[in-house]
Amino acid sequence: MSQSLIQPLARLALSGDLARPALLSVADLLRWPQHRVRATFECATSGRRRHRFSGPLLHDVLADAGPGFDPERRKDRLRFLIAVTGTDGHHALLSWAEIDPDFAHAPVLLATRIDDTPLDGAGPQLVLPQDRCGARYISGITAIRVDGGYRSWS
Ligand SMILES: Nc1nc2c(c(=O)[nH]1)N[C@H]1C(S)=C(S)[C@@H](COP(=O)(O)O)O[C@H]1N2
Ligand SMILES: [Mo]
Repeated sequence: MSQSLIQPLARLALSGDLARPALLSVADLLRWPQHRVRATFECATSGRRRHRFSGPLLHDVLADAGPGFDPERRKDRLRFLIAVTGTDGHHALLSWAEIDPDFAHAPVLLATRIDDTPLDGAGPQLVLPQDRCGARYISGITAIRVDGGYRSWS
């Protein structure tokens, strides 16, 4: 019996300032163009790790969910945060500008596969080839929240 028949399918909730919030399985993430990357990162406790990942660009998936900014106004995007949470509560932030092609354009993936293992049961994993440390490679992602409500304190 294949693993997908005995393991429940993981789901990822996209929420926040989005016109089209969504609940996505790893199979749904195969609808976007899949990118492949070999990534190396360092873990403070287990040392250097190297993996092969494939999956859609986080930017492609979030852009299709309709983030609440005017796409013609680049400055409007700079206050948007992206909060990513894993099954175990591990939680980290990206800025929209980090993955936006008009700004840092980091090739961040929502991996559907790690090495030769599909992530249908475990849930997608964040892949940030620009990060030296592995701490933001969040596995088992259950929620991604886009938040455009950030304002300056001054
Ligand atoms: N959900 C979740 N993802 C996580 C972590 C975690 O504690 N929870 N730890 C991170 C850290 S600190 C590292 S170094 C990498 C380790 O990935 P590896 O087990 O594939 O080497 O996973 C990251 N992803
Ligand atoms: Mo780590």
